[in-house]
Amino acid sequence: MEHTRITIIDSHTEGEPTRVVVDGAPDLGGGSAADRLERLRREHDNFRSCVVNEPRGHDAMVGTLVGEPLSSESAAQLIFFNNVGYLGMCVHGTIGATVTLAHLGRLQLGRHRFETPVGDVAVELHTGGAVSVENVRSYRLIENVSVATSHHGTVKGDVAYGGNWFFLVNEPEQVVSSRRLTDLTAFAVDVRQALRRSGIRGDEGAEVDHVEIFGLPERDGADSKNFVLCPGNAYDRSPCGTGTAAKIACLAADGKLAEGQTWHQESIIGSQFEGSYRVVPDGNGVIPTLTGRAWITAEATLLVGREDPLSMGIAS
Ligand code: PYC
Repeated sequence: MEHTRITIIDSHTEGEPTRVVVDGAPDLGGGSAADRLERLRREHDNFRSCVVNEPRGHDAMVGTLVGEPLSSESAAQLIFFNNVGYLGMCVHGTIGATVTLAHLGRLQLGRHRFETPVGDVAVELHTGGAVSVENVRSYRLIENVSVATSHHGTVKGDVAYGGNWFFLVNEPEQVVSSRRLTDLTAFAVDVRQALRRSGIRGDEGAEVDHVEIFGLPERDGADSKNFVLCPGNAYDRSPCGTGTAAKIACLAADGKLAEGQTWHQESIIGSQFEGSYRVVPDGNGVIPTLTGRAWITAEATLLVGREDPLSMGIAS
């Protein structure tokens, strides 16, 4: 049987999986990461599904394409995708891609720049394997707005941007525990549907497609524990870097976290990102830096059989 081959390296960043495509991606031509993402979406969406969806992947898998950068000062372009579509930015995926490129001998310790569809980010690969990501500008757009959900009454929260759009739940308080994954998922899906119905959106009409819930930390030294619902209904096993960036933007706007102070965000599985921020000179938002660790879990070749009726994956 004839197969198309796609070479991948899998890793997890604080529990959340990243699958970097090393070889076998479609030719997306030149241009910015945003241009090339649009070409992938328009012309090769089945490639996305083939790489991350079952039977080769699963709902929590985030895929990453590494491409030629526009600027000679950047190490690469990164394009992120999941079980249902594309992400503007992905911090855990950037950490996973950094560790993967280092594993391949393509990146050394120190500071590097990546181009993403929503702007450039800088990474620092530290001795010992931790990676810090200086993210895109992050900010709160709407403070403490109420939405009427179908099954959980009125829910209040902030709409904020950290490279993706988040609704950060303020009320009602939830017990954030891995024993409550089913209930937390149902609550967050209900909230996201209510946001859609109410027409609450991010800038330029962007869908608020991630919902973030906070509770008491269990880990020593952590400031908060979160549950993050991703667009395709998987929950983030890591504390979600862009979600932590959105949280930090809200804390900064509320005067609850000073510039340079460290925020320790525990994830639903007990892993952690550390984050801090610097203010943007024009005062509009903050530049958060998030630090976490990734581990390589597999080097593999995906085989895509020409006669396999599910060769392009099972759509989520
Ligand atoms: O770490 O930014 C992140 C992320 C976004 C979606 C899943 N992880």
